[in-house]
Amino acid sequence: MLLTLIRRYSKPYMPYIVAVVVFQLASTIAALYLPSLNAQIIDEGVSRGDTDFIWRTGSVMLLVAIVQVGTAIAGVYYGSKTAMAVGRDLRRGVFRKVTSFSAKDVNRFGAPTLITRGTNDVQQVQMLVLMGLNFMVATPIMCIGGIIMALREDISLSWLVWVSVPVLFVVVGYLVVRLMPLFRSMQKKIDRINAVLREQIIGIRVVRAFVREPYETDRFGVANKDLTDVSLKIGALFVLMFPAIGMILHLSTAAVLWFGGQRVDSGEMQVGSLTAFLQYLLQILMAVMMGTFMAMMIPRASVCGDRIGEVLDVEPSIHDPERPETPATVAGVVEYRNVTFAYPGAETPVLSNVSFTARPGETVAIIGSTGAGKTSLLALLPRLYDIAEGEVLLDGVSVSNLDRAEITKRVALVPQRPYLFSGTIEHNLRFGKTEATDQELWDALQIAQGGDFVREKKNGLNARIAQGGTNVSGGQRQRLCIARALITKPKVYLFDDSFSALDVATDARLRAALKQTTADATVIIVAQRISTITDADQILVLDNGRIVDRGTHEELLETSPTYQEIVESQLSVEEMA
Ligand code: M5T
Ligand code: MG
Repeated sequence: MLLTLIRRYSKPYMPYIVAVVVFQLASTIAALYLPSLNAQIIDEGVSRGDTDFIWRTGSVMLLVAIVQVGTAIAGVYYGSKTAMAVGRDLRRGVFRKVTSFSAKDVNRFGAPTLITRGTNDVQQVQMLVLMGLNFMVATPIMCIGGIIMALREDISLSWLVWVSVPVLFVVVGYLVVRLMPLFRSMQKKIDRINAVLREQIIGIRVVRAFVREPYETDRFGVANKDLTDVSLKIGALFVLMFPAIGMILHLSTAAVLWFGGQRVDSGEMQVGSLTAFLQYLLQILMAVMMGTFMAMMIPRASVCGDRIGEVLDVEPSIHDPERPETPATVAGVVEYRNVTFAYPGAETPVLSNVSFTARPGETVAIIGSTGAGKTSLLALLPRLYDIAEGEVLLDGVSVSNLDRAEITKRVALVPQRPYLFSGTIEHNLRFGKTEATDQELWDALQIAQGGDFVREKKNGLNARIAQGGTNVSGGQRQRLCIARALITKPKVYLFDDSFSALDVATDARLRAALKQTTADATVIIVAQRISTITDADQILVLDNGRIVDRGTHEELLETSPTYQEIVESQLSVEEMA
């Protein structure tokens, strides 16, 4: 999966990658050439006192060094550019995919892991691409080239290479193998801390209200200690890692000097060759170390690659039809025909055999106990879910045959849980219609009975809204959401319990104002309060996903025991008050 991902996403940057390979090749070869030039200067120039030779070879050496540095910089530059671009594209890919998800698809993963996959996981892959581009070419060439060059300098010291390289490999490899599972578990512990912290911050008021701080502190403490323990173990291994590598490097240096020194003494080897040999050995050991580090990243990145792949491979369960139909009229006629619907994975349907029609100018109200399926019923019109049986028709065309853009043009939903985005009031209101004029915004606010409180804010329309709209009251949030829906001037309004947080007087004023605006539109309204819906053209009484009774307020008062019960329960509450 990781490979497929990297291959697919790095394809557009092929020219960069070629550049990286060329630059790295050049810089590695130059780096391999330098010690041998150095040896020549010492052995042939310095020892013979040939100043000419020293100058000539010295300038060659300077040139090679400049080439080496220049190409190394260029290589890293293009390598980083490529890796960052691949990361950006991958993130964009995940983001685009997730925005195409239906509610069902999001629920399958859960929001937190989708966020991690789009950020942290992508970063791991990006890191591997970066390391890969920077070291993949250089490391093997440095290693093999270094061995060849070292042997050219002195073949009889070669056993030092054969001993020190495997020793370093084994030591670093051992530490890496021990580190791998720790890294994996550290990732999980970080996830855990995030989850606990997130929940506690969001639920801080509830924690306070129930005086659960000690319990929550303990819960965080456990997660924190877990992470600390793992980090300490990792730290302990790292503490070992650098001295161990250092020791191997220094022991190798000492061995080269010791054995090489004897050969220099006996005249079998020249001093320059000795220094060159030493430099080559260090280059080889560095390459081995880098290679092992890179190998360490692969398993981790590969887990991340799989997780990203899972998201990218999802075929969104709701997508636009291949040949969308266009309704002949833009009127806003809504018809549910024998609709049966069950949530994915649920055994029993939440809606069974629901049929009704709502025409422009009409108000259809839905009432029923909590969990009756009112919200689910509304969700089917904007096609948040697909239904199993029956049909939901908009202007005579089944919504599954309509482009979703076509649906949203006609239908505006005010959700039961009013949600606002971080930004300003204006930015939230323009959500459905970016080109709306300020006058349109104020008009909508006026109808939604939100004009006054927005005017009272210091910055008016530019007042800040916190993430989720938590810095305005529940009733204010509801009114802003209603205004947001009004601005799109839809043909069909869906109000899901949208007046629940308003006091009775505001509720009445709002409905009076709405009546004029929505005079020609279709209005479907879910309500708890009977007073909200007494003048509806049709009231559907929903119980356990079935429409048990329907009619006007007066008719239902006569005929529907369920409706009578609801009315009575609310009357007695009002009487008590
Ligand atoms: C009806 C289930 C829920 C309930 C039934 C929204 C939603 C609901 N359900 C799911 O399984 N997944 C979901 O995403 O469906 O729920 P509802 O339609 O939300 O009921 P309601 O709007 O009439 O209730 P309320 O409380 O808003 O008045 O069994 O478990
Ligand atoms: Mg509901």
